[in-house]
Amino acid sequence: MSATGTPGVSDPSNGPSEQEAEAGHDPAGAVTALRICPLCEATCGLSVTVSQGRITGARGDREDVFSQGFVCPKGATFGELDADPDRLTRPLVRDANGVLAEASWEEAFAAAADGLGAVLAGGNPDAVALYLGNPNVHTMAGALYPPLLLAALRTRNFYTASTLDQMPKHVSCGLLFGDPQAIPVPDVDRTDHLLILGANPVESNGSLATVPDFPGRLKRLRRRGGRLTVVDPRRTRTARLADRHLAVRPGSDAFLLMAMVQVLFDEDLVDAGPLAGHLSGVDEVRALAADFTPEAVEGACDVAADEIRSLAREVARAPSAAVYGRIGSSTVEFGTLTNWLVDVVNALTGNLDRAGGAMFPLSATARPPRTSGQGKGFELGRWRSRVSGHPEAKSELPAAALAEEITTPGEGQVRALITVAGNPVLSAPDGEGLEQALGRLEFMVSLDPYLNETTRHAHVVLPPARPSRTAHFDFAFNALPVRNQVRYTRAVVEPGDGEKTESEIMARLLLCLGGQPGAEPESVDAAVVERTLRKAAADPGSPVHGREPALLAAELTGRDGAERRLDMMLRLGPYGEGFGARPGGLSLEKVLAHPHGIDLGPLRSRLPEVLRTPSGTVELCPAPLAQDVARLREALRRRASPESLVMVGRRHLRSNNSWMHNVSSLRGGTNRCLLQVNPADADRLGLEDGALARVTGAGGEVTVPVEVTGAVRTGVVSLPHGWGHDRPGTRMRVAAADPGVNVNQLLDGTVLDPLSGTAVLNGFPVRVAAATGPGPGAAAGAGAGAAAGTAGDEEGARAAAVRAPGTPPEAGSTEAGST
Ligand SMILES: Nc1nc2c(c(=O)[nH]1)N[C@H]1C(S)=C(S)[C@@H](COP(=O)(O)OP(=O)(O)OC[C@H]3O[C@@H](n4cnc5c(=O)[nH]c(N)nc54)[C@H](O)[C@@H]3O)O[C@H]1N2
Ligand SMILES: Nc1nc2c(c(=O)[nH]1)N[C@H]1C(S)=C(S)[C@@H](COP(=O)(O)OP(=O)(O)OC[C@H]3O[C@@H](n4cnc5c(=O)[nH]c(N)nc54)[C@H](O)[C@@H]3O)O[C@H]1N2
Ligand code: SF4
Ligand SMILES: [Mo]
Repeated sequence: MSATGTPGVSDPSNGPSEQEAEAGHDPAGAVTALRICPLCEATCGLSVTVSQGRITGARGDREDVFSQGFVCPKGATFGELDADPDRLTRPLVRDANGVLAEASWEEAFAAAADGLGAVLAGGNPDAVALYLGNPNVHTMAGALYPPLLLAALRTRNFYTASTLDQMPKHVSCGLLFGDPQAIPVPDVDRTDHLLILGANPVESNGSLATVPDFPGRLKRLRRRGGRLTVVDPRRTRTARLADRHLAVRPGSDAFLLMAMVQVLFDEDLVDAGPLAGHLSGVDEVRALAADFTPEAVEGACDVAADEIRSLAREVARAPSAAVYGRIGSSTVEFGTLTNWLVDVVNALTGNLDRAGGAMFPLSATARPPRTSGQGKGFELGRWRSRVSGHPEAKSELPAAALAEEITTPGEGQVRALITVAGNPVLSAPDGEGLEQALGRLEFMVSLDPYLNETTRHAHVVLPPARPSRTAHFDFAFNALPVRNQVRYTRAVVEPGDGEKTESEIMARLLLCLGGQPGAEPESVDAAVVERTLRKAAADPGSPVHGREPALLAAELTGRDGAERRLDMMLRLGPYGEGFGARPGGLSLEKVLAHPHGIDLGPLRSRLPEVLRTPSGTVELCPAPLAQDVARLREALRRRASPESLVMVGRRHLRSNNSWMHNVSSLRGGTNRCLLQVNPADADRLGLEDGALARVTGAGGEVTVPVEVTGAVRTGVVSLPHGWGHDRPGTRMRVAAADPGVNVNQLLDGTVLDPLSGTAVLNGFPVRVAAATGPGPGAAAGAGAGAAAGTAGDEEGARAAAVRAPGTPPEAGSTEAGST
């Protein structure tokens, strides 16, 4: 029996016995249900067993059209995570004594309406900031409601984890293709050569590329004779699968790629193929790259000139090739340039938009394709941050600048904050500085299931129902798959009394902001449906052109407002049934009838219709990027001293940013917060395996145990992020028992990729010395000692700026949040 085809299992007030939960076998009466895994971007289909309202087991759904049974350790512990006793089940509201105490939903929404209302009454919408964290893109609600929240707030203080992550990709794609959401993904299943820079999909399961069983697909690539090149300062599990591993100096991929571009032109290897007719700016790129010869860059990136030449030739001569970069190419000094160059190489070698290259997926809820490629284009820096004058990107300001916007007095100062699914105290630079800032807010509300390092500062915490009690549709990741497909799973257990889904909480928060706290949450969805259908009916290109919006709305099916919106988006989407205009097309009903999903075929060439540039071409050499090359050229003259060390991150398969350290079965083994140091550096510094090291950066200091390993190259040390669970007032008991240290405390938040506002989290300088002080337990507290203060009293630069236009969502609007 599947959850999608049947009503959910009802929720009894008592959970299963501990024995049942631990036994792992299906007790009598257990049922199985399907649930798409929300824990990473691979979006695997899970088959879960449910007994007495609890998930008692999870495995890969072999019939899932997309993931075909793949599951990783995180997916397999979905039940344990879902049932975590530390998860909040009721809202928390700060009482008169300043203590966070359980409250009813009515009390919590009333407190939110009062707190936000008081700040908004000051008349400056910028006084309320919104921060969206990573799991926001993994919920259905996260696509449907935050754009409405942003439109209602009309604040310029909009922050997401994107500026700790993939904003450079949005900016480079925005400039190249005219649409920051037009992100090509590597056609892993058909490529002859995959060149990966700064990604470790064997541990991360892939990102900005939705690829269930990425490791298996890499092995199959090698087996069919394809090449895999991995560029990474660490010999990662992905690098170990490769036939070429280049241990690049962190932060220098832009040099390496520039030199590849130089070789392509110099050796006459440029051949854009059918793409040539859609390409402009090629000669300008040739001129920009001319002086970045392999010999000129080899010292800067520590990759021999010969290696760079042969890599460029191989990529150019392969029948097909795809260049793909992620975190290590993004959260770096030249993040936007690097992300741009990834697609420049794809384009110049004819691999952009062709099978086996880098292709644009087409999601079932995308706006229907057009034929022309012309549009308004993408503009950066339409306004600037108040204090440091950072340009906006995609209406966002840098997460690293949130603290100073809270602490710096003046018109537009942030006085209230809404966080959704975010933990910037651990994820963003200088958590201590941010914590001090959060402590000064007049009001803070957090939509989050945990009381953690960030949410402990809130005045109101609104916990969403467990994932098992929530329907799932991947609006964001269905736009990035290695193969087009659509799947939807309903809640496997109905939410119990007193539980609210994330959709309902967000809709109610919106109503609070609109001064109608008592209105029906579904009225929010009904208004979106009405607006979207009215627009569609007026659009001559729409299948519903000329029809009556109210009659169309009446055709929608779905149990709640969120489902009806999904139904509308599916019907209006590129594969949709068009409200009867295209019989056999997609609708909610049809997707529900296929509980293991519907395969929509391999990726297809989509140029020029994905383009929205003013010229209607791929604009290969946009002015902001061309200008930034001057900064790159300048950096080429720098020489690192042989003694210097830089920090890079790493991810562990059984972890996820800052919030999965509370599941005991995912902890331990190699999933630990250790400083990886190369044996040669360890010798030089007198560091021993297992002993403590003191690491110092611009923002502070941490003391952490050392792991001496050849997996990291010389001159580079590595710490995972998301640790540092030693704060009082949190409720993550398993995580707190072995807290680790917060690597981001080494940063002061001032070093950003200038075009995208993305924090430089990889390749930043640190000093490392043997520590003689207290052990790791005590060090965790002492470890963050030397945090620099925030730019509290700096006089703010008041850039006269244009207000963010409130953009109500419609079909295809899936922009909020970070991957
Ligand atoms: N040094 C360093 N720092 C990094 C990175 C790095 O590589 N190195 N990576 C960066 C990246 S890529 C990212 S995306 C950011 C992440 O930055 P954030 O998104 O700010 O941090 P997370 O740790 O993902 O926190 C997720 C929060 O969401 C909550 N949560 C979990 N599930 C749900 C849900 O269903 N609904 C709601 N409402 N909340 C939920 C969790 O309890 C937690 O509070 O970190 C960045 N920070
Ligand atoms: N298990 C697990 N899976 C996850 C997450 C997690 O925390 N744990 N987080 C999820 C999130 S939010 C994201 S965004 C994705 C990230 O997905 P990935 O980007 O695939 O994951 P990372 O492990 O951060 O890989 C970045 C790699 O870049 C390398 N690197 C660092 N600096 C440089 C550099 O300058 N140049 C080059 N070439 N390489 C460099 C690092 O050594 C590291 O191996 O993973 C997602 N999936
Ligand atoms: S790979 Fe990602 S989506 Fe698949 S089971 Fe693991 S965590 Fe879930
Ligand atoms: Mo991320």
